Amino acid sequence: MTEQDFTTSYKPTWCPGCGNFGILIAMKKALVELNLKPENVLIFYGIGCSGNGVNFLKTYAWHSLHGRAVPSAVGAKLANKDLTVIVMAGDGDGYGEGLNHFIQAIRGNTNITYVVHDNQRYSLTTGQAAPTTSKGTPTKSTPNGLIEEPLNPMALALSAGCTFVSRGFSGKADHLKDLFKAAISHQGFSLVDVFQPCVTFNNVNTFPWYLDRLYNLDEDKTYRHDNFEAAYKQSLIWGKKIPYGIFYQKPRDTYEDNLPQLKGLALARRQLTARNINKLLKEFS
Ligand SMILES: Cc1ncc(C[n+]2csc(CCOP(=O)(O)OP(=O)(O)O)c2C)c(N)n1
Ligand code: SF4
Repeated sequence: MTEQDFTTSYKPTWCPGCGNFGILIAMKKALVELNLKPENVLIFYGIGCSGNGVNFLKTYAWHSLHGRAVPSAVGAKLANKDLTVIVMAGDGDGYGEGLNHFIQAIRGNTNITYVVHDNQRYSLTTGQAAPTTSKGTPTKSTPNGLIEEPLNPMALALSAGCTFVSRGFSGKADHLKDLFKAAISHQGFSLVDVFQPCVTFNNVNTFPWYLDRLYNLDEDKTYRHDNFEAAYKQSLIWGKKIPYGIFYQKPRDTYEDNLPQLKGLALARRQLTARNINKLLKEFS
């Protein structure tokens, strides 16, 4: 496989300089290096600028409803556990309307990867404040500054029991590629929250803003990924310095492991005989 095998004939419609380009490039490279085939990968997209990626990355894909990409992906994974299932959605989609699904999927630990394009805005709808927007920020929907405190996805995921919690930056596509590879290879629910500058509607969290602040946890050889307390401490750091990389990884049984009906062949690969269809129809008639 090459990156070309994951490239559609559609040219990305994102604004020039948008952080979504780095995520797209990193994901293509990760899929190639993991030796995955387009027909064995199913990506669920949310609604938003990030969701337009459905047209640019050549795998099986599903353009979900706003906030509903995660439960759709969980359903697909249960139906065909052989597929590599990924979700790519905005922070508004995942931490706003879809927040409950995020927490429930973490609890179940279904083996899917959740990539959040975190640009701190509802960008497709032209720049309203999102759950991760910093307090006090003036936006189109908060002309006098945002009143609420921002949601902290890292701390939330950790406290809900997420087995793989990480943060990437679309300005560091090579590192992001490695993060995607680790997240996809993880057995269980993996979160990759990606700082994705929106160059049109967010003039605060820009590429230089991040470059001034980010430090890479993966370069710290003393950092232990299975240390919950250390990860939680890192998750609270925000300001002059901001960590990125893998915060936490500790495997536990997946939802699929504990569902006896999923033992053996994937549901989608089993033969449906006329006999058991009739029995089912009778049951619901
Ligand atoms: C159920 C529902 N609610 C609201 C909308 C309107 N809507 C479309 S895109 C969007 C914002 C998307 O923001 P985000 O998820 O952060 O993605 P981004 O555009 O920033 O990538 C909203 C609110 C919708 N399409 N459907
Ligand atoms: S509005 Fe922002 S997030 Fe959307 S394509 Fe343009 S730069 Fe990217």
